[in-house]
Amino acid sequence: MRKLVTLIFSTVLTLFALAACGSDSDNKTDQSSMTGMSMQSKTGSADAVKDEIVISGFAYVVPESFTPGQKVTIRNNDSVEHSVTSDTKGTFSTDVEGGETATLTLPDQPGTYTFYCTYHPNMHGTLVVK
Ligand SMILES: [Cu+2]
Repeated sequence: MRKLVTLIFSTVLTLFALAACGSDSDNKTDQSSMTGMSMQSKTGSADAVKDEIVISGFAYVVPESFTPGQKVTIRNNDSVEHSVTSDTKGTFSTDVEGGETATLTLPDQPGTYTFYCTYHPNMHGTLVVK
């Protein structure tokens, strides 16, 4: 019995050592392929979701058009806070923390609205209400 336990123990140790070794090199390949995958899936999900404004890499991904008064989810995939703020002061402005979502209620008036980020004024986007 004791012999069996020793055998199992040493087998487990060997497997553990192998796994530890293996996962070291695996991790590197995993990470690089994960990065590639997550970048792909970001583009994919931005295309798939029609009523979300996605902020990713300090850029807005905006669906083609919205309906008047629509409540739009703003999804911030960056780690820093952004905002969706109308260029025309007071039309709309919503802040969204890094990694969070926020809801923006769009104007009732159809039109083309340009907006920017109050934290990064070089970020610009356009949304169409019709
Ligand atoms: Cu920003």
